[in-house]
Amino acid sequence: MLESRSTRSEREVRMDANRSERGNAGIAVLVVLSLTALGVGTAGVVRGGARSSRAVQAASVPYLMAGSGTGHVVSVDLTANDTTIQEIAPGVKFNAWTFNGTAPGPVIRVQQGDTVQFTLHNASKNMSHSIDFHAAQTPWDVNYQAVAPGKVFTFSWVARFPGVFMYHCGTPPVIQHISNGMYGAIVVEPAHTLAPAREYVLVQSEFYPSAQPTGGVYYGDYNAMLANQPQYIVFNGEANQFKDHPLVARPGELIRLWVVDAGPSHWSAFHVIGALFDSAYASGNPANAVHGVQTVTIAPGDGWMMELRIPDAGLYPFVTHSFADAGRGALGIIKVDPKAPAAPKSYPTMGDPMTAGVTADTATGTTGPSTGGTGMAGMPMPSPAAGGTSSPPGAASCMPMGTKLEITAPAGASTSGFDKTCLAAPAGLTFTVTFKNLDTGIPHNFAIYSDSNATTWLGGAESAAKIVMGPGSVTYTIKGLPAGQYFFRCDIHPQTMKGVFIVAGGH
Ligand SMILES: [Cu+2]
Repeated sequence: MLESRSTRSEREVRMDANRSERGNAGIAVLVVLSLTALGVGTAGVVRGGARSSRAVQAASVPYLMAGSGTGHVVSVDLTANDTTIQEIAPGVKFNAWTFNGTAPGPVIRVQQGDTVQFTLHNASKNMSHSIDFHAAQTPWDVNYQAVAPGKVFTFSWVARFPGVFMYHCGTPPVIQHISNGMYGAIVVEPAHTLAPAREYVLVQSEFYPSAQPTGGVYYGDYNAMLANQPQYIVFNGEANQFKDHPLVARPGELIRLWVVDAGPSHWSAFHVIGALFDSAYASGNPANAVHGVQTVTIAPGDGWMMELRIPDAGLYPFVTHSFADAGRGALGIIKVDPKAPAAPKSYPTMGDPMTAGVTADTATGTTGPSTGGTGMAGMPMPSPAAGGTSSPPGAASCMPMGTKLEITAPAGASTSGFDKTCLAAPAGLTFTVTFKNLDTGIPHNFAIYSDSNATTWLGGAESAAKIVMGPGSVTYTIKGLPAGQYFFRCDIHPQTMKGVFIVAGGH
């Protein structure tokens, strides 16, 4: 913090107190890019034995799965557009070119060995766009070519290499398409199980807005791009957003960061002030481990995965140690706090941008359940590390997500539970839950909590005293929640009347 406290762009940022909803939505989108199909990080101290066994394991992990993979097929859809207005710094509205309406685009998460059935919709009115997956082995002259405005293009590829990779539009001039926002991260989860951890995806990139806005909106300055003079360098699309809204973790918890430098031109010297990385993995491939690392050099177009445990509570800024760039907005904070909410038990959550619309293509068959969370229409999957006990009961009933939810306690609910064991709402949007108690003569209620221990009440009935005697009903209005996996229950019958509450996406 000290190093960058007096930089110019931070002062500018602080002067502007107005944060638009657009910008904050973008944050919610990607902050919770915490994502894995694995469970919550196990709180505890670093165990030397555990770490060395991990290193041994890494050395024996194959770096790729050759051939046609597992045969498991997932669909990934991206829509290209060039009219997205995104707040790239507080008060700075920028005309971004995007995949699925955000820069960076959604985090895509698949399993090693998956066949990715990819579709690009070019929704532009007047510009060609294309795709380039750094995770894929596929001919550039066939599949990475320009897709004309209004056209749809499909191809498939096998995710043979595990890790974290950039994807981007490769239409010339590439520097312009990337500078304006057409990039994102794809995580290919390794075939072997990663240790449970609290996970975040961070994408560093540059923005080159024009000197003056047009109609209140800044447009990309091509000459500034060519001159390599960005005004902002950011994580996940907005300058300093994680300084204002820190990432969180608990002391000693395993933290896993998947970091991509989308560039287009500046390298990231990724560093966490006050911490070291236990392990860092080039391209995020478990076979590529190095240990005890202070700063990870991430080239434009590259990605790394880092694992660390921070023993002591406190604030730990993460930066690019190229401090001119940190001063332009590439600075955030990890807040280590024993009272931090538990990490989500499974990732990704339905509709979360990280899934990029990844859905299982059942028509082409699968080879069994994916452990990665992309096996069932982007639904949360059981955590293998938790022995499946964190599997959302009845997760399939989570569809659809909405802002007008209904849940019913039927007759006999005290033993049989609610009519649903999973509900879902979009991140950041106020929603209502209409709770109907059809259980004549029996009191029930409905409340949402941070976790299954009901640690923090988040909405619905404020207490067990707030009951609805059957028959009766009530509608709760609940303020938008950050993306994540929560818990709901009847306070009076918490053992039997309970379920998973998913908050995700928001668009
Ligand atoms: Cu493009």
